[in-house]
Amino acid sequence: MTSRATNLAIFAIVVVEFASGVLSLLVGQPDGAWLFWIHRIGGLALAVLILWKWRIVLRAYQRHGLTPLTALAALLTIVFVGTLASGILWATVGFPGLRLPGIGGLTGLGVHILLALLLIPFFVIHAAHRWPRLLRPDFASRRAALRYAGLSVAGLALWQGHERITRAAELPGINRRFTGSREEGSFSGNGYPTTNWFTDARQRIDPATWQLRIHGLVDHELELALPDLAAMPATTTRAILDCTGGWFTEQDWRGVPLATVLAQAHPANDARSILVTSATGYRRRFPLSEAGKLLLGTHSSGVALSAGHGAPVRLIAPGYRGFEWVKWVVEIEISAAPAWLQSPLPLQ
Ligand SMILES: Nc1nc2c(c(=O)[nH]1)N[C@H]1C(S)=C(S)[C@@H](COP(=O)(O)O)O[C@H]1N2
Ligand SMILES: [Mo]
Repeated sequence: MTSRATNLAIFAIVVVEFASGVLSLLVGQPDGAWLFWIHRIGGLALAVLILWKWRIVLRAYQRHGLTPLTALAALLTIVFVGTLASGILWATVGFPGLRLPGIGGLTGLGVHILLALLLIPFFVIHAAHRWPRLLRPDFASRRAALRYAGLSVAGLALWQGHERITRAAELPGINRRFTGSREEGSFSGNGYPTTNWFTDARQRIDPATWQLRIHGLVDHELELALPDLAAMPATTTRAILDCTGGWFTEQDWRGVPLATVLAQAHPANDARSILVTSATGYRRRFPLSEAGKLLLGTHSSGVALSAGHGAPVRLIAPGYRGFEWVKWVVEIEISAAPAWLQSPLPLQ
């Protein structure tokens, strides 16, 4: 492979890796598993490309020596290799996490995501500086097609080989869901990690003064206290909370279906979405049609939720990633806005 072909392939695959990595954070159902497959195949194809890239890097040093740009490239190399290595180690041995001031505990997957984010500025500057004039044969030729097919097959073979070896050797990496998350404290009540989105902080709410306000496009606005909610028929649902930080837990969640509460509030005909807001202002929007599936949860596997897990009431959102499971719920707004009208990942 020529230097030019190697560099362009690395660029293209890194873009695919960023896109599939970010999009994968939104996938909570197995029918989206293919996005994770692409991410794994692409990552291992990048590992293969190192076989060609290291010669290019070495030649650049011999020619230019240490300049600001080669120093930047050296940093890029370190972060790039770290990102790749942390992803592979997470899948193999569940690479130990880190505790960072200001960020808190990170799993190996958290380290992988953090390094990937750190990579962005280096990658953009490096690619902009070295950007070649693109020619048609670079991407639309038999050779290019063969090159990308070969890289895909190599990535696929390495991925499958890796899976088989980790399974045969019973390495800790096998204990992962299709999302890459590892199981923690299933059916243990409150015995699974408490996590907050990096923008939010833990709350402790007095259950005696807690109130839930239901308003917006409804015929009857409601103000519910805890005994009001407790008087409504609750159901229990077995579901997985899967945090994008790299762990998941399965519990029998108990709560009142949102549909039951909304039946008392009577949403208007043009109502389309439900905005669920926490005492902290953290909020997520859902389609109104999901109201039967979403629970105002109070218990996990027979135990009342702890403060860290969102007491007195958190949202149970089966099939959605963890960041949608709003804790410390105090407000529900029914609105005509479509459910997709929100940042795909929380910003508040
Ligand atoms: N109000 C609020 N709800 C929240 C969060 C948050 O930061 N604030 N974090 C979310 C994330 S990222 C996850 S994974 C789950 C974690 O729930 P747990 O702490 O009970 O494990 O809560 C979600 N609900
Ligand atoms: Mo999370």
